[in-house]
Amino acid sequence: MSDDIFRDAYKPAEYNSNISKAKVYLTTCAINCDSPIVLVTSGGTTVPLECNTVRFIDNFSTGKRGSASTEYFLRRNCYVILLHRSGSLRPFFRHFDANMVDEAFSVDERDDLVVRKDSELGKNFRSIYDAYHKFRNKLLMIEFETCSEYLWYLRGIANLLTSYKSNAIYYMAAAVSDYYIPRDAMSEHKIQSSDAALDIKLFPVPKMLGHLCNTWSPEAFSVTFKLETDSTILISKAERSLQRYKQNLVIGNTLSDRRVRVTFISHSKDNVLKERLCETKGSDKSELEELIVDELLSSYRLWLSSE
Ligand code: 9Z3
Repeated sequence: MSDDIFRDAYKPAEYNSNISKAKVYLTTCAINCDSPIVLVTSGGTTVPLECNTVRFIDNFSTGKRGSASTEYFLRRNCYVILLHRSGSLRPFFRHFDANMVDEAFSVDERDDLVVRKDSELGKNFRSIYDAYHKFRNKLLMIEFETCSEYLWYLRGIANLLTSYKSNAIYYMAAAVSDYYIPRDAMSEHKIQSSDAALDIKLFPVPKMLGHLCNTWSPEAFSVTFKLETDSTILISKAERSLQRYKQNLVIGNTLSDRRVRVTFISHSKDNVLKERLCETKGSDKSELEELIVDELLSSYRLWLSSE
């Protein structure tokens, strides 16, 4: 079962060209660099109910964690491959919304569209635009839609990153489905409606974290996120994940307060469980992702120096 998801039937249509882009990106931009190369995963995965997909199961993830973190990794001098759900929030562009059209721009006497320097939104737009241009060559974005596409790309990129050894960081913020429908059990065409209840059987998605941390890219620094809705089980579930997959760090969060607080959970060298709360303070304007990235990079440097 565990390799079924890597049957050709599930391979993303753009797989070969995207993996080639990743190769070129790594050889032209990031080769021989001293800065870390971070694979950030972001957004939710869909689970199609039909081969010719009309309906699918989805989840809540917006891609904010992954896209905001990407900006801070870039600002801290890292290279980033962002593996993200199509249509989820994207770094830099996430700041733009419809309000900007009226408040940030105006038309000058030559009929050119110009940024309004007298508006806060105009100034914001300009600084985001400048940051995007400054960092965009250090960023490669690859899109997925379904859970199987996500896993194909994860394995393909890990294959490339493995030679970067401890210079590679995995930052797994995507909300990956735990269940899917194998190709053989999926309806070929749109499921026809009827008056009867619809029974759908979902199968567990093969766990790939063990492969990632222990086989595909064993020398990298691996950070996974653990999401729960019941805060009383968060730490024990994170600890179980650490024992099972041996990643370097688990960042735990609960659905309701995931924008303001996370907990860093790891094992010390002598296997003692360590927990550190990371949260934004009420009046503090910084985004939680900035705090997460800074805390993570200092754990990473400590780990590197003890290697
Ligand atoms: C997370 O826990 C992320 O922090 C969120 C971010 C998905 C909550 P948004 O995209 O939300 O900013 O709206 N990601 C990992 C969730 C997950 O599926 N983890 C697996 C689990 O909990 C382990 S890899 O079992």
